[in-house]
Amino acid sequence: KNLIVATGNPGKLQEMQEYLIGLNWKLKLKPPEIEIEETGQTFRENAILKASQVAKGLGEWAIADDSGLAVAALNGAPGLYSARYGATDEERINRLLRELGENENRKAEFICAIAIASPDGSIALETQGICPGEILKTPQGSQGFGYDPIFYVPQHQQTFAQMTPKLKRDISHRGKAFALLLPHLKKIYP
Ligand code: ITT
Repeated sequence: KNLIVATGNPGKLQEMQEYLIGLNWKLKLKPPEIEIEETGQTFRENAILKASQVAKGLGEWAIADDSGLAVAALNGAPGLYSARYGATDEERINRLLRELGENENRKAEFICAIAIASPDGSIALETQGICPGEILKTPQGSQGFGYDPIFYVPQHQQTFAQMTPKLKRDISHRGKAFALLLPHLKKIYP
């Protein structure tokens, strides 16, 4: 069976494909002309919106990820607007660092909601994962994507961008969401 990976973000796509490797699903990319407006009020709603519209539009199973970084001292910003916080990863990081300034509360968490929709657009599976961490004052590391260079995980004394891709996949918000999801996905199509 085909499974459309409904994302336009290359960093995310890479990670999602890694989690799905080894399953019997045949992974397909979302055609770039299908764009979905993220009008939801939560990560969950946006993940459902993306999976459902892509699945229905193509008549295939689809998986979508809606994620973001919530910074405590910024009342949860950039949150749902993580992708729209600037035009490039560098601009997004610089804006966040500027807004956080010298604030001593550096606590943050990455959140990832995943939804899988069946070909008629109905939601078959949904899950969420959260990874707590801290925002550094200067970027460190060059792996990964997005806000990875400023997201520090105290337990591993590294930013997401300093970790091996495997370690990030194991401990990240996306990793936790996929760990919950994969057993159910295997049940739908072993
Ligand atoms: P799609 O909607 O097409 O999947 P997007 O980039 O617009 O791509 P989101 O709306 O879910 O996706 O935005 C998530 C943003 O949060 C993403 O652009 C990154 O800036 C950030 N983000 C999410 N997961 C991340 C991770 O693992 N590492 C770094 N940044 C991440």
